[in-house]
Amino acid sequence: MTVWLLLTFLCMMAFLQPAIAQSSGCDPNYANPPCVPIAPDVDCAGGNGNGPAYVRGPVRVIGRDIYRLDRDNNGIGCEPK
Ligand SMILES: [Ca+2]
Ligand SMILES: [Ca+2]
Repeated sequence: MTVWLLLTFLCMMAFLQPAIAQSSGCDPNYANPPCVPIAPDVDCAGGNGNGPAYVRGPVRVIGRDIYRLDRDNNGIGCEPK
């Protein structure tokens, strides 16, 4: 019985995982890759931002820089220092 529960759980996880990845999506204001997540706020990974989401740059801004990743407005966010 426990084995069946475990198997059912694993199958559900395998089934749900792609759906979760798709529904989270990437922000269309930034070139992909890297995938900039759609979140209340996104900060640069490795920086001193407080999240809640992070992206590892550099990222190219192709729309509006809604997460203010490109502070110097040169079209590239999360530039390596
Ligand atoms: Ca933040
Ligand atoms: Ca920049």
